[in-house]
Amino acid sequence: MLGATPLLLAGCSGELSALDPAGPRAANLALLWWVMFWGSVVLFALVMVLFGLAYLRSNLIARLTPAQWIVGGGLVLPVPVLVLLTGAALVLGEQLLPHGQAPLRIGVEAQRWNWTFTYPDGIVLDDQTLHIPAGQPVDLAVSAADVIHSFWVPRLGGKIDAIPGHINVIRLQADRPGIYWGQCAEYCGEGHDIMQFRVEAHEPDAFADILARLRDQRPASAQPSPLRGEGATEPPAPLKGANRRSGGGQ
Ligand SMILES: [Cu+2]
Repeated sequence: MLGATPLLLAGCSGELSALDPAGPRAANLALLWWVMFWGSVVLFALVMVLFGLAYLRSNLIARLTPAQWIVGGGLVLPVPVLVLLTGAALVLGEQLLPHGQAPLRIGVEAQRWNWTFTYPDGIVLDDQTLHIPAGQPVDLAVSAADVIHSFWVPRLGGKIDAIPGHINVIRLQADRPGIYWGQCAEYCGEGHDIMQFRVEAHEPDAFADILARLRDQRPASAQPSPLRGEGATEPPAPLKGANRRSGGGQ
């Protein structure tokens, strides 16, 4: 068990790891994951202690009546644990909701097997790259053109369904400039595993410059993004063995 610990912890980092947060919303989710994990560890340990006492026929266990077993095992033990875990989930989950309006709102449309991002002023990018300013919240209005997909940037926030004819809003935030990766998280066909996108977080001034340049280049879908290749990294591991598609879909 202890020997496997380094291997298990190695899975906590990486481009698509929700346990390696790079923003406050992702940090909330990572904290919730650890609260649930350690809550389940504590509950498991308590049950194992009771099991051990019963196995050893301890006097403490032998004195309990069936009614005391039912009340103790069915109420006293699980209720406080479940109340604590549910309370943590409600508080941390509520903080993920997009209260009010973020300074920037970007439209996201999923279509097998690509993502299209629409910025204010009608700038449309379909080169599988989402540009955002670092250090501030951004609202993504997510929809789909064909089937149900799911928009997910594990290191920046939660995931949300992309549903045809319906708009779901999710708020993301990156603490620092950098490149993060997003992935469709709802199986949508044979190209699902390669339905990835980059998120490039920039300093606010640099982001404003990019928007200005994109505005000058419209229609953007006919031209490459000015940042394409800047600080580029390869897509993360889950794409192993699949051919990367850069546009067009279907
Ligand atoms: Cu998919």
